[in-house]
Amino acid sequence: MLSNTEKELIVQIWDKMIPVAEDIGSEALLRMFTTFPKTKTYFSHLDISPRSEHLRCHGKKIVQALAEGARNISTLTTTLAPLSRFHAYQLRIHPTNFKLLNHCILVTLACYMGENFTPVAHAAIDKYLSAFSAVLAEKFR
Ligand code: ZNH
Repeated sequence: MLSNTEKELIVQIWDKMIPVAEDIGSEALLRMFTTFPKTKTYFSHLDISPRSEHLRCHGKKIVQALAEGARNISTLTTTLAPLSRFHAYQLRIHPTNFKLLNHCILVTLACYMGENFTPVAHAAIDKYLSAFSAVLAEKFR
């Protein structure tokens, strides 16, 4: 579904996000909580106010997982199996939420990347996020 050129582009883009993982991840989460307030219910045990340590730390984890996944794109189903079980069985994240976060990640990247967020990059990132979250959501019953 992703061409080789797209796969390389995705690795490049996410590698550039590693040094700013906390900023990008926390901005995406904050956008999700603001735009889709119901998503906050999953985080009632954390302080998710702007610039909080929890928010920044969790944001960083998300970006790191996405950057790591980009490097193992052909084996996402196996490498993400533990994270997938965690989201489905422990956290019980309803699958619709992944689309909401993906959208907020896209908007955040668009703001951050400026003119590098080309239509080609947009499409590649969108496809990658869909593939990644399909794996995280697949075990939900
Ligand atoms: Zn999630 C967690 C990633 C989506 C919710 N996550 C998590 C982690 C990671 C992630 C890496 C960590 C794990 C451990 O610790 O081991 N996610 C992710 C990604 C994505 C996601 C990459 C996409 C793309 N999540 C999601 C959503 C939601 C969530 C959509 C809802 C809304 N998560 C979550 C929670 C948690 C997590 C709640 C836990 C937190 C704490 O800390 O507690």
